[in-house]
Amino acid sequence: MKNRTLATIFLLVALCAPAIFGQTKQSPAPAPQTLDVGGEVARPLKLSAADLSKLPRKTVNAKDHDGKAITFEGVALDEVLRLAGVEFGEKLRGKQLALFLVADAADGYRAVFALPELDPAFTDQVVILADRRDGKLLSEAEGPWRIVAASEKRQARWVRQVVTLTIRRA
Ligand SMILES: Nc1nc2c(c(=O)[nH]1)N[C@H]1C(S)=C(S)[C@@H](COP(=O)(O)O)O[C@H]1N2
Ligand SMILES: [Mo]
Repeated sequence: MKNRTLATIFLLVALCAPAIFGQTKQSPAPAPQTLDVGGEVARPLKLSAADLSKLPRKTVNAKDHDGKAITFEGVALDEVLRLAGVEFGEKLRGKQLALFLVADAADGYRAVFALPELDPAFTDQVVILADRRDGKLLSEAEGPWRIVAASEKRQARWVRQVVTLTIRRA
């Protein structure tokens, strides 16, 4: 009798064990990543990949830190800023010329661009917010978005994992 009771308890525990102990903690699905555009802008924005996918695509050929040729693809950085109401071209004059962009990365790295550096009316240099490298989505360590200033001889302003674009006034 005692043995049967023990056997029953054992059986029940054995049957229930997977349910009790086997529950692997489900990590919550990662929040979809967004890019904040703010500071001295008319319309502060939180952009998703879907929002950015509506902008015209740009492809640039670049040389990475090791001199290897890479093709980056994304959208022109000025187009992203225009969505938030940043003005370029004829309107980038006078007091507006004291505005600059701070690009902040997830690891705390940051780099600054003066607005004329991003403006096709001022320069032929194209600075993009890349989301693809050689056709593939950027890795987690690099993306989802990275600034690529392909014509610059150093890659220091190619901010990986950009999370915030802020317009400030000098
Ligand atoms: N977020 C972030 N981006 C960054 C850096 C960094 O430390 N953090 N380093 C910069 C520097 S100094 C260089 S040379 C390049 C290196 O690019 P790579 O990682 O593709 O070789 O990334 C730039 N972008
Ligand atoms: Mo660097």
